[in-house]
Amino acid sequence: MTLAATVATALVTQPVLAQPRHEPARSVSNIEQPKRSKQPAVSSYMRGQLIVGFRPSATERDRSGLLRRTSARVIDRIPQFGATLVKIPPSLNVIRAMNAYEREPSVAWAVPNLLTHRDEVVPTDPLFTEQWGLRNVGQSHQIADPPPPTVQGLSEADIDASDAWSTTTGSVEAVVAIIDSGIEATHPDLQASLWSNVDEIAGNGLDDDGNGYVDDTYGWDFIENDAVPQDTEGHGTEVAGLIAATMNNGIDGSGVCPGCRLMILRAHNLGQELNAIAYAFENGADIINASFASADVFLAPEWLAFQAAYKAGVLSVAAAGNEAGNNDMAIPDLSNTKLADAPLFPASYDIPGILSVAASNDQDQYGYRTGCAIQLQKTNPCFFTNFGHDSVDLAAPGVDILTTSPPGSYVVADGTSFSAPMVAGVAGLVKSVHPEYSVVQLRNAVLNAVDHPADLAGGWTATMAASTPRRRLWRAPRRAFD
Ligand SMILES: [Ca+2]
Ligand SMILES: [Ca+2]
Ligand SMILES: [Ca+2]
Ligand SMILES: [Ca+2]
Repeated sequence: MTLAATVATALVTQPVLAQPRHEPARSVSNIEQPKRSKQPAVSSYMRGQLIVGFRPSATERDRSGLLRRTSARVIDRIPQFGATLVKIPPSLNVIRAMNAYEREPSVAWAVPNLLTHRDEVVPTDPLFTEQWGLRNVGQSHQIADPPPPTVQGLSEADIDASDAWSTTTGSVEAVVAIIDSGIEATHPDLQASLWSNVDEIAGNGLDDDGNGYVDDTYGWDFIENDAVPQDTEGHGTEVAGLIAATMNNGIDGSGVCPGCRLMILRAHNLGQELNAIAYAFENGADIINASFASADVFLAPEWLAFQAAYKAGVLSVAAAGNEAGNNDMAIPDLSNTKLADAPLFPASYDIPGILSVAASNDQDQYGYRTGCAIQLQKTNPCFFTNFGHDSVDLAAPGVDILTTSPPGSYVVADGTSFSAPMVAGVAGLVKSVHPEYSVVQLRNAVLNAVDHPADLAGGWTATMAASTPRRRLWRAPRRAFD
C-alpha cells in the first residue's frame, strides 16, 4: 500500500460515473439545430449573458453589427462548438434577448448561460443535515464532546454521498458483513437493511441451507452461538447505521449505501472473529467492515483469515485505530513481557484486500476531538486518529459523526470505527453498480476517487510523529475488541 493518507472527499463520483456524462464533442457542422425547449426557470441562468451560435454564413460585419445594436460584447469564444458568450446589458430580459437573437438571420441559435447543477440526491431524513460527512455545505452540526454544542464545517469537506446517490443508493445484492458487537435489529432506521439468508427458514430449529448454522437469517452471534446477534454495547449498531440506515423514511439520517444489505456477525475475541470472517465469505458477503483492533502485533491466523477473504472475493475495510499512532512504526517491547506496541492490526496487514481508514474531520483535517481542541485552543492533545504513509490507505469522516444507536435513537461520536463504515458504504455503492468488480478493482475504484487536501497529504503525519507523545493519547470509548 503506497498511497499517502488521503481523505475520502468525492470518494464515489469517479467509480460510479463509469459512463461519460456528455456525448463526445462533435464538429460544428454536425451539430443539429437545438430544439426549442420551454423557457428555463428565472433563477437558473447567469443574468446578462447569452451563448450565441452564429451561422457559418455570417460575416464578421453581421456579427459585430448585431452586437453593437444590442449593446453586447463578447466575453468568451468556444470555437470547438461555434459558440460565443456575449454580455448583454443587465437591464435586458435574458429570455427576450434570446428570442430576439434567434430571429436574426445571422444567428443559428441562442441560449441563456444556464447554471449547471450538481446531480445530487439530498435525503429528506430529519437529521441528515447533521451528517456533514455525507454532505458538507458548511452547516452547523452537533459535536461528540461539547461544549460548544455545535460547530460549523468547511463546505465540501465530505464524501459527496449525495452526488453518488444520483447514480445509485445501493443494491440489495451488495452485502456488507459487519463483524462487531451485533445490532439492535428492531431499530426503525436499520431493520429494513438487514441481509436475508433466503435459503434459511427462520425459527424451525433446522439448518435449512446446510451452512452449519441453525436459523441464521441475517447473520450469527458467535459470542452466544445463536441466531440473534443482539447488540448490548451499541458499537455495532452505530457502525451499521453509517453503512445502510434507511433513506427518506422520516427517521434519523441515512447510511452511505442505504440500499445495501447488512450481514451481522457478533464477535468479541479472535476465535469468534475468525469464524465470522469465514461465515462472511462463505455466505455471500462482498465487503467486511472491521471497525475493531485486535492487537498491536501481527497475528498469523488473523492474517490468514483476511487473506482468505481477499482470495474469496471479499474486500475488507478496517479502522486504522484511535491512538494517534503511526501504523508504519513497529515498536517492539524490549522487556519481552508483552506484545509490541505498534502498528495496529487488522488495519495494517499488507493484504491487497484490506483498506485501512483514518479519521478526518469537517475541515478535511486528521481527526481530533473538536470540543477538546476548542477548549484547549490547540489540537495536538486532542488528536486521536492513527495514520501511516504506507499502512493507512485513506481517511474518511470520523469526527462528530451522527449515527444510529440502541434502542431506537441516534448518537454523535468520534472514532476511526466510524470512518471505516463510510468507506465500506462507498465500496457498497461501487459494488452495486459494478458487481463484476474484483476485490482489487473495487479497492482501486475507491482509492482513485479520493481527494488530496493539504492537511491529509502529509503535514500532520510528519510533525505528529516527530514532536508529540504519540500513542495512547486517547482511546475511543467503545471499541469492539478493547
Ligand atoms: Ca443455516
Ligand atoms: Ca432454519
Ligand atoms: Ca444472541
Ligand atoms: Ca433514515
